[in-house]
Order: sequence, then C-alpha cells, then structure tokens
Amino acid sequence: MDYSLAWLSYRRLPFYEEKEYFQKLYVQGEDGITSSAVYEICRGAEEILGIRTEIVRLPVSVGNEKSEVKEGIYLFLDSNGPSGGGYRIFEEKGVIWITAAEPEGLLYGSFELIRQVQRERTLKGLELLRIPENPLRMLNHWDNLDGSIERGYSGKSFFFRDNEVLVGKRTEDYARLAASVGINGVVINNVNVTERATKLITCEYAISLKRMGEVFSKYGIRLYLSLNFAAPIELGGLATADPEAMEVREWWQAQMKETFRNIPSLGGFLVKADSEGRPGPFTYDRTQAQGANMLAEAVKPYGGIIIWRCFVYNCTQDWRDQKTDRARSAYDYFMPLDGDFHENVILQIKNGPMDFQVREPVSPLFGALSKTNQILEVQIAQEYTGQQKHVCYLIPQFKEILGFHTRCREEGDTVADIISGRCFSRRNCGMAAVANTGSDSNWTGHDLAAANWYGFGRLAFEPSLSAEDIAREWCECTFGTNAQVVHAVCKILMMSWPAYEKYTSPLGIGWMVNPNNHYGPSVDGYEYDRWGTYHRADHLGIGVERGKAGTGFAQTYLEPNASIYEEAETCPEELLLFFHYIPYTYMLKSGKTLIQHIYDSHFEGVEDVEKIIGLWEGLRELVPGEIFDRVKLRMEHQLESSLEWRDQINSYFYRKSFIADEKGRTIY
Ligand code: GCW
Repeated sequence: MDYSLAWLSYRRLPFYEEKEYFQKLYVQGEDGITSSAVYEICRGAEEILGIRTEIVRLPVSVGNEKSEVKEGIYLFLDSNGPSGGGYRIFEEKGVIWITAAEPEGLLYGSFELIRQVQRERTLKGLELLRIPENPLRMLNHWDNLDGSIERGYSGKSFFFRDNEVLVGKRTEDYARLAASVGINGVVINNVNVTERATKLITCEYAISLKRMGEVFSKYGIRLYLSLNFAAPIELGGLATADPEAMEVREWWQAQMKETFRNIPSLGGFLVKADSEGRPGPFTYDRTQAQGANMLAEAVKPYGGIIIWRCFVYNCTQDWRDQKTDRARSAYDYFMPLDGDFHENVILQIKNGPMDFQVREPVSPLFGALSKTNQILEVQIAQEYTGQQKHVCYLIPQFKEILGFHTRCREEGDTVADIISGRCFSRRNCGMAAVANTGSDSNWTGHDLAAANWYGFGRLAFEPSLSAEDIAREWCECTFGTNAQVVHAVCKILMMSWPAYEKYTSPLGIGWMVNPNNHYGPSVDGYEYDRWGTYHRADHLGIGVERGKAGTGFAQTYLEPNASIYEEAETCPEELLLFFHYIPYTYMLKSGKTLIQHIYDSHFEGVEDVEKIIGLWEGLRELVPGEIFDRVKLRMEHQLESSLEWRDQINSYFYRKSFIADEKGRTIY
C-alpha cells in the first residue's frame, strides 16, 4: 500500500488488560453500515490487540433479555436509543453495549470504542452518550477531473485522474477515515465546474459514481456533486440557463430524473453561482433564490438538497473605489432573500466575509438570517494559512467562530447554535470544510495537517469538545500515548495558529500574500488588483475603514456587535485593521503603538516557529523516523518562510512610517 491510514494506522498494544471483551461480538442486522461497524471492531481488535473476534449473529428480538447476555460486545439497534447518528456505549458486568436508533450510530460508536482502546483507556465502567450536534458534517473537495486539485497541497486527486472517476481501495480507506470522525457527506468535485466536470451528472459517469456512492453509503456518507449552472446550455444545447424559462426548468427536471436514477444514493448538489466568473441567475436578472429554488424543485422528488454558496461578490473592483466593499457583498445579496428559499435549499456561508484569512470577523449573515437553512463553510485546506507547508492547527480558530455570539437573541445565539439548527428550529444545516487531502502517502502533505481533518470531523460532531482535547485525541491515535510525545505535539499544534497570525498580516487585515498562488508575503500584491482585497496603508496608517464613515460594513451586525465594531476603542484589537484605518502611532491596550506591535509580533512569530522546531526536535527517537524527517523538513522551510514574512512586513511598514523599532532590531 502506498499510503498510510493516518489516525487509523493501528499499533499493536503489548499490554492491554481488557482484551477479553473483544473475544465475541454479538450483532443484529446485516445492513451495509452495521457490517462496516462489525468490520471496524474486528479490525481494531485484530490489529491493536491481536484478537480474532468471533461474530455471533442474533435474531432481532434477542438482546433485551439481559439474562441471556454473555460476555462480549453487543452492537444493538434500539428504537428508543439515541438517534440522528447518536450512540450510547456502556459497560456492565463484562459486557460492552453499543446502542443506537440507527446503524450510523452503531458505526460511530464502534469507531469510538476502538479509539478508547487506541488511547489505552479503560473500558470498565465506560459510559458515553454522544449525539452529533450538526445534522450535516461535510467535506468539500475541490478536485478536478484531470486529477489536479484547486488549492490542493497534498498531491493529486484520488477521486479523478485523466477525466475518469477512480473507485478502489483508497476510496474505501478514505470513507473509513472520514466516517471515523463522523463525516456524513462528501462533495467530490470542485465547485468551479468547467468542461468535462459538467458531465458528471450525465450517464457518462453513471457506473463509477454509482459505485462510489455505494462505497460511501456503507460508511454512512452521502455522495454529493458540484454542478454547473450553465449545464442546460453546455450539455443541453439550449440558448439560455434562465431559471425562470420553462425549457430550462424542464431540462433540469429531466436531467435530475436521469442523474438520480443513475446514482440512487446521491445526496444532492453544491452550487457556486455568480462567483468568480461562474455562471448564475444574475445573467438573467434573476435572484439567487430564483436560481436555487429552480434546482431545488428539480431534485425534490428524489429527496435531494441544493447547497448554494454565498460567496458572491464583485471581483472586478477598482482600487480607487472606496465604497464598494467585498466584505458586505454576501450580506447585501442574501439578507433580503431570507425566507425565500425552499426547504431543501441550504445556504453555505464562509466563516468570514472575505475568504478564509488567518483572522476575520464572523460573517454577519449568521444570526441575521433566521428563516433560511445554513451551513458554515470553513477551509482546512490551508490556502491562506501556510498551504500545509506550515503547521497551522485551525481548530482553535473554528472554536472561536462557533462560539461567536451573534446576538440574534438573548441566549443560544452563537454560530454553533444557528448551524446546528437549534436556534431557529431547522433540520437542514451543519458544517462543511474545504478538504485538505490528496494522494500523498500521508493524505495531507504535512503530517500534522491531518489534525485539521480529524479535528474538523470531531468538532462538527461535537462542537463542545475543546481544541486541546481534539489535539490530544488525534495525537494519541496517531502517535500513541507516550506522555512526552503527546505533550510536545499538542503544544506545537496549539501554538501554531497564533504563531502564523503573528508573522503574517497584522490585526485582521489579511491578504498581503502573493497573488494567484496565495503563498508567501507580498504586501502590495493585491493592493492595486481587482479583487476587493485592500489594506489601504499609507505613510500615516493602515486599515480599511468599515465603520459608518467608510463602507458601513460594521453596521451589518446585530447590536451590540455593530456598535462594538463601529468604534476603534471598542473593536476587538485582533480585528482592528479589518474595521478601521488606524494611525501607526495609535496606542493599543497593551501600551504599545500600532507600529511597535507590528514589529514585536513579527519578531515573536518567528521565535514561536523556533520553539516549535525545538519541541519537534525533542521527539526524534519517539515518533517514526519517516514522519519525523518529513515534518522536520517542512518546519525548516516554515522557519525560512516566516523570516521572509517578518522582514518584508517590518521593512514595508518601517519604510512607510519612518518610525524606528524601539528595540533597535534589524529591520531591512
Ligand atoms: O478564495 C477563492 C479561492 C478559489 C476558490 C474560491 C471559492 C474554488 O482562491 O480557488 O475557488 O475561493 O471558494 O469558490
């Protein structure tokens, strides 16, 4: 096999006192998902404990009678048990019960049980009740049919090669990994659907996609596709893709009938429309709701859903234009449509109003939209956060986003409350991450980037887990329970996002990356470009004025957030330059001027990378040599890159401001 199984690469435990449970596994039901649960327990027992588990099939009625119960593990479907993928695991008198209302719960419970063993936890007296908070927990792959991956940093696609769909062992292992952390939906192709990818909905790809759907289904994962809004023109030869035109509606209805017949397990579609050159309803003077609803009607007979992205903005802005604000656009386009979308439409909203920067405020759509299904979109592909060459554990960032109080009501108003459906009593909602995987042998390029994949799934399932807990879990599953390793790796992970933020663009301003590839520093790279991504630095100060005197973006938030962001004095400092133009001499709460903060944080960021390397160095004999070397190499590169960031940013602002570093350090 030319790839590892990441956190499912089991290590044999020489001593584990509670092996005996695994001698026998009692199971009811023979559906695909329950069979996967059985397989996972047996595989874990064999590889970790060296035990060949005997499987005992039970008639559906047995299991309730506790007197008949013998030692072992029971996978037990119980209509009164936790539903929605939830499960209960408990140990009682030598028996481990995994109970759930649906097979998905049994599968998640089985993975959890194996995780307990991997982490060398005792099973005696175990009592866990877990119910996933977010109904949809999705990965979005930006994989192209030729095998390339847009913003992919881990090799080629394992879904496509040379315009063919690949279904094989790796598909299955991918499904195992994704399901083990609770993922239940996967979009396999890029949201930018062009050329051949438009045909994924046709008969041409029916056989392989049907198989892929089946492989996924066995692991409780639904297959989704991205579609091209202009398909009626490109595939159907129509003159228009106007969502209100009868021939267009009929074309989609006929096509969807065929597509769902070909791929019965299909969950629906993800759509990027009217964004960065992609076609959409705006061409025909129709709203985003008219476009989405037309597709929703076509997929409705098959139980399909339409996930419609809100990443709609003017990408041909002039830098002199100080009024147009990309940050406002999703809000301005979608807020007036609240309540207009069909029940099987979900709006997918990027976490921030710009584009996955290291620091952004939360999108103001969260909390404002109250009559619309919503998915929060985050990016674990580290497009703007070091491209999986730098270690940057993003779960702490996601935790902050989920915990943000939108103020849409007194209590239960956080982003987590909204996207789970609790806040506005909705069912079609959840979380999606732009995936960070590829055909590299470790799946994610940087071995430590796997913590973001693992962590995203775990967090989407259980948002109350802390970033530290998730780091520890991932680390113990991946590297074992050696305290020194766990301590150092968790420390590295927890330091990494703040470190990246310190040595890149300051206080929420973002960008300052090289255009196109988005890697490495280029302070003015986007300043005079058309993408609406400015820092507005001059010789007196820096920042985009987004209060009332500027673009007014701060006012899109609900009170008191709007007032808090409106004034520089109350604006959280990590977002200061996102919301305000600030003089270099402005005094921050730390007692430092803005310019001194820029210098200091950039020196600190590099020092943090040095510390990270020191921590990793200490693990030379304690983690597999191949992984040690691979990570070390990337960290050395990260150090170089962070120095480049530090020096370019510091020189730029020194030269603009003419204010010297108080500490007299070298600034070129
Ligand atoms: O920021 C941009 C990325 C594009 C991406 C787009 C999006 C898939 O640079 O590569 O396109 O976001 O989210 O649609």
